[in-house]
Amino acid sequence: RLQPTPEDRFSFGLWTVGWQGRDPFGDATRAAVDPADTVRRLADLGAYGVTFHDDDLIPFGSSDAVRESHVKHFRQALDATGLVVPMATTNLFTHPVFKDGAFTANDRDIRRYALRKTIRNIDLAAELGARTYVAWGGREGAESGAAKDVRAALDRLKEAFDLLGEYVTTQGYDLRFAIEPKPNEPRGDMLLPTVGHALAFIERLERPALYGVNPEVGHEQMAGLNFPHGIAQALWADKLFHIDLNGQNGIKYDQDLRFGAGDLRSAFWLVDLLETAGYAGPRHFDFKPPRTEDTDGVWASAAGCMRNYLILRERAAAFRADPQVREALKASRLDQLARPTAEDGLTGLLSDTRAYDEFDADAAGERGMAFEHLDQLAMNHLLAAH
Ligand code: 3MF
Ligand code: MG
Ligand code: MG
Ligand code: MG
Repeated sequence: RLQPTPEDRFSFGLWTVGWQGRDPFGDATRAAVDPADTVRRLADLGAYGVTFHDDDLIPFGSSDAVRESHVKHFRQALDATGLVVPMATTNLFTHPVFKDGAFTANDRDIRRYALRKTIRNIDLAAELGARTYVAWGGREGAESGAAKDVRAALDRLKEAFDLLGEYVTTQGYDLRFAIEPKPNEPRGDMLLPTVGHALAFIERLERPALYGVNPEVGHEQMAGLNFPHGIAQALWADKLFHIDLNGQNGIKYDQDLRFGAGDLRSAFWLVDLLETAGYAGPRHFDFKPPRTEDTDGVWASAAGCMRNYLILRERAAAFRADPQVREALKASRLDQLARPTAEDGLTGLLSDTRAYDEFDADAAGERGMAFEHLDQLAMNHLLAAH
């Protein structure tokens, strides 16, 4: 029951289980891993997909021949295990050339290089069958005020995404872009800091239908935001193309804990939302097994991500199926919220004397919402305490 299978659509980035534990204060605590080994381990654990940055698979600066051999080796592991590549992305943040950003670097030649690096990996993504191309603006941002003209930078960001959209369209690739917001880290402040900023930006692009979002649990929580609320708005806008699941303890650095660690209640509501809203995309984990862990600890952490999702899925389903919950939802008038406010139209609303003239606001103000009882039922299910 809690054993993951490919139907659960769990995927992991090569850079997650492959993280060597290098942080701003310390060196690597683990050895590098072969992407093909990662593919085999993930398949054994019951995952269905693996994702990568270009440089995770092919070391930066490799010759064409070396590049080919890395891709071939990876592809052989995919073919042998049946694991798929649902998503790929570009590393536009590690090399010093990207220290002031990529698509919005002040240096024009760096912007052109960033686009070419991205396009090269889009070709590989399409070749490997990916349907989603993630774009996280790793270093698009600034530490000081005059350093970045944000309006000009947004023009350049739009220009970049429009060019990439033109490229996939003219190539005939079945690939959509998912923009990943993040408020800060590694830059002091980053462009498109939240899901809301990204959704608004997308509507200004030339082909808005080609772009959606890839929200990450921890990124929104770093900004103090309610992650399920952000996801709900992305779903409402038909823009939840992909998702980065992990764990975070409030407003601090990007912790990338395994899914289910950090804010567990938020994770419960997130799973409830994804499962009831019919989100059909990958359940992608973007986490970092803490650098305290050895190889066994890394895989225990990866397995924990999936297990926690499955536990929460079971608890959320039990919550929704519970007759007491159904009654409580009704007592809290969720059925009324789902009903249009004025099916009778503006004319009906304006001529309805009960809506205003005869409305007893004081009496309505006295009605309890019964939310606490409802939330306690959720807590009981989350903790399996009945
Ligand atoms: C950084 C991230 C990134 C993105 C990745 C695209 C390195 O905080 O979350 O992971 O997720 O670049 O998928
Ligand atoms: Mg992240
Ligand atoms: Mg993170
Ligand atoms: Mg991420």
